[in-house]
Amino acid sequence: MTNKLQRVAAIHDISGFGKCSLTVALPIISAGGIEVSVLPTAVLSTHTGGFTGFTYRDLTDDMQPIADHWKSLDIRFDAIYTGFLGSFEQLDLVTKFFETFKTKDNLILVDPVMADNGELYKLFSSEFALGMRKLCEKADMIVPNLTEAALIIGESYHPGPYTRSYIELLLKKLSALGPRKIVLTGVYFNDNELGAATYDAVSGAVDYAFEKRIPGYYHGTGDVFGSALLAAVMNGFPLNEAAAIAVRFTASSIRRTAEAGTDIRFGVNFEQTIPEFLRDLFG
Ligand code: PXL
Repeated sequence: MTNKLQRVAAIHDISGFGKCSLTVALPIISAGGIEVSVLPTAVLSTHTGGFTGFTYRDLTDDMQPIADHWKSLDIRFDAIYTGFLGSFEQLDLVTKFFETFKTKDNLILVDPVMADNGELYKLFSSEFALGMRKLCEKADMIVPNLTEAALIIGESYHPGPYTRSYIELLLKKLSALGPRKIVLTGVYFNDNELGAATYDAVSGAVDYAFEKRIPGYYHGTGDVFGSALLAAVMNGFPLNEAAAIAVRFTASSIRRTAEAGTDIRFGVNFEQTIPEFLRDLFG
């Protein structure tokens, strides 16, 4: 028996080399059996993490015409997934996109991509965090890392290891902004394990998913995680199980990349981890 094919609108940049944003979201969500329509916000030669001299073609002027064309065709989405956005104007256009395409039962997932390891990415000002916070207020689900979470609620960043009480306070403050489902990444209570915490404001459940920590900072893992999480949620997994699947997929992709000794800027080997991901999703 086949289920109805669901459709996601993925609103991210496309970085040609380096495996993040749309070059990750498109294959992973499609592998999860879900159709992906892409609204590219910019075209870059590489992502901005660790490369110099990258090209950056801004596509802000194309965003509204693309949305208008989709609306004229009466295209509907079961989920809207946003990631890296390059300007306040893009935040406004995405807010408008939500207003146009929100239905009573589709899912808006915002990954507030802007910072990691206590630092904003080079392209962003601290005011941008306020704009991203406003976008998060309109989401059903958000997937910040700990640095982004601190920026969104206007607190200072603390390096880990963390305590359960700190993580649970963060989850609740994030949810108080509006989203009912929070998935916080980069959580750890000791140096051996790393993973995610989930909070479902409707049930009040807080859960954790961890895997063995692999040393090193690998680029694009937030997008691998967010894409796998969305695919799992759309395949009917409860939030905590979806997060566990996404943590496992991300950790396994990182492990493969570390074993190969690949440059950490080049992204992770999620491609050869897809069979494992599909077994987790479909048995
Ligand atoms: O992975 C997040 C991301 C997406 N897009 C671009 C980036 C980054 C992170 O640095 O630079 C262009």
